[in-house]
Amino acid sequence: MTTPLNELEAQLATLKEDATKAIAHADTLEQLEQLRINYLGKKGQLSLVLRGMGQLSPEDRPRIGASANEVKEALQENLEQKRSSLQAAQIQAQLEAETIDVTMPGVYRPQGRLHPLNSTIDQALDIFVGLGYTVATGPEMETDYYNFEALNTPPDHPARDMQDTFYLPDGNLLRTQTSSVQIRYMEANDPPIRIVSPGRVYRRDTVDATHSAVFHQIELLAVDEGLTFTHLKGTIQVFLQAMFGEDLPIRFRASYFPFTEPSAEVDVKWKGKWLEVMGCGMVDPNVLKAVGYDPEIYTGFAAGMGAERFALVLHEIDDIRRLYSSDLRFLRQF
Ligand code: 2NM
Repeated sequence: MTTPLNELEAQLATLKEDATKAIAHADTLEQLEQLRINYLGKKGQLSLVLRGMGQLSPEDRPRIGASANEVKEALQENLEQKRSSLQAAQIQAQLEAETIDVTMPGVYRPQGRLHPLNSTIDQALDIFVGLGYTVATGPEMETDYYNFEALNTPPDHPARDMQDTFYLPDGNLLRTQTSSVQIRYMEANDPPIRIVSPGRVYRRDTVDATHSAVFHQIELLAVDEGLTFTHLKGTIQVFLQAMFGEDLPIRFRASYFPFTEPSAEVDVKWKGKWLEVMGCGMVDPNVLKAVGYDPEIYTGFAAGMGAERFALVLHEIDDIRRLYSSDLRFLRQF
């Protein structure tokens, strides 16, 4: 005959068996958690069975209580074991999915490099910075004042000719030299001055292998008390030998620029031939006056060179237009 005690014992045994099977068959951690709630949760099946304890005699209650605890502990143990094995399987699957084949070829990343014109300019600037010069830059669109007038270039000078300069409709112009930057710098700073000004300049030249309407200059300016032509020659010699090589023969030829007096052109002997590489001179007192310096106290020297010229010579390039063509077959050589 079935007593309430037997009945409850049987229910507990069935519950334990069902739950054990279900736990064994769980495939995911989510399913497992659902089973825990179903069987062991507050409103779960075990709680449901225990509600039947009310029908038991007081002496039977502890027996069922003990059995229920045993079932609960056994199921908790099962759940815990299953949880760790599912977790291990999940981690294993993730590791396998994320495996990196270190023997696979890498993705090709094309590497850029400096344009030969830029590396030439950088090389020149590095030398001057090493000599204590500061790099100064300024606008490419200029006024007549900064490009010509402050540089002692009279209105009837050929450089001011419409044929040579790009004038803009508003009366401004595209700078023909970076000296305009140096005027601006001198206006804003007191001596002593040591600056080097690289930048793009514009001239209405006919384009050929050695000329371009847009090119780059590097200009040098030093202003101080007691600067002489000897300081200029020494500075230029140190620069050119750093650029071209230690035993480079150099010569200075008398020349003329509106903004320097005296003025000179500088040649270097390169592969057996004399090659003109820059112009230079002592800054004309009128230029110093224009920026408010007293030429009785200060003297200055200046020099200007075409960056393309240096790039062509140093890299043995035969045509200036190659520097502007963006032809990768050409550029990859440098
Ligand atoms: C040159 C040649 C000679 C020059 C002059 C100045 C300034 F601003 F001080 F007057 N800057 N650069 C200069 C002098 C430029 O280029 C061939």
